[in-house]
Amino acid sequence: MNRRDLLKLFGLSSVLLGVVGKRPSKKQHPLIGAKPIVLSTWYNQSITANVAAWNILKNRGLAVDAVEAGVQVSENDPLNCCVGLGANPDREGHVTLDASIMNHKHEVGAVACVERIKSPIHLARQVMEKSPHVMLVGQGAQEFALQQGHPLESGELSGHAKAAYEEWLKKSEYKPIVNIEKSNPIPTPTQLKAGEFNHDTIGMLAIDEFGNLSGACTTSGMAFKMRGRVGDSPIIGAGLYVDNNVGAATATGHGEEVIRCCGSFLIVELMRNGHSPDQACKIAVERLLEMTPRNPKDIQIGFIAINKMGEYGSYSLQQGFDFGVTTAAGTQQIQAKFAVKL
Ligand code: SD4
Repeated sequence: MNRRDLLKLFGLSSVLLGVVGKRPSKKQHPLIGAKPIVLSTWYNQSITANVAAWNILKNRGLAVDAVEAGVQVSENDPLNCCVGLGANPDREGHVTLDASIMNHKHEVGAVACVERIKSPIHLARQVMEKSPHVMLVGQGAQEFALQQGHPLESGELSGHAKAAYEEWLKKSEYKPIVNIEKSNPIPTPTQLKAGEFNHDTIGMLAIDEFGNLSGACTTSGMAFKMRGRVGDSPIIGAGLYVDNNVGAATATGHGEEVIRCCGSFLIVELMRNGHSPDQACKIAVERLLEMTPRNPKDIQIGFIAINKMGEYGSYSLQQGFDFGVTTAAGTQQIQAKFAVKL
């Protein structure tokens, strides 16, 4: 048996080894293998969302509670372009929200195309825990929310979403913007040093102190989508998948493409078959590129994944996708490697 086989046997990631030609030292990757651990898509939102999740994890809280609380930070941010009721609307001017959650017991809950409910991730969790179903959509999801005590919000667009929608109406072209999650038209005190804004669509994965995995994903979907359009985020296996024996994955970007390749499920299956999180995300992006009828220049996909040992990884279609990883050592920004050089 050669060195690589031996390392695989002990569950170490061959791709991480391959990149630097030797086992990653703690110095190079201080957060790899740590537990508890939480990671989420788009670093500019990880800064606050991961902290909310971490505050639960560090006090011996459950991963499922951590990911719910974490992504709620983005849902509650009225300036977020891509998550929650402050986000961009569909082409008829309605904000419609999608969310999913999955715990370590293969329990799942999801809502899609839900309107005027502030926390779709909490509603998804209630679908998981308080309904006989795994997914509710539209009017029915809203009715369930009201039964569960959610207030019915006004349905008014936020100021920045109204401005973006009015601008969009001038041409009414559906051209999703690559890496829109990193931008926002309104300068705010939360603007980062690099000029980026603290606003994103969010998928989050966590391992708690007990070694259990959970994940959550919440979004307003693609801005100016057709009315009734649902993306990957609420679809278990596409935007999110968790297998407590193996690992978890979540996606951001153009959901149609992620659905086409069952992205998150595919990544977890690749990890089950021995691939590292980095490798699994890369293979999924390559598979997606083989399948998509669209010009890769017009789309962006970002995957993040973590295995049972706490090794994490990512890959994206285009440059620009990053994520944040938080452990007791703090939060680290990681740029994803990408497939398409433009
Ligand atoms: C969707 N995947 O609805 C979502 C959008 C997204 O970052 O993740 N944007 O297709």
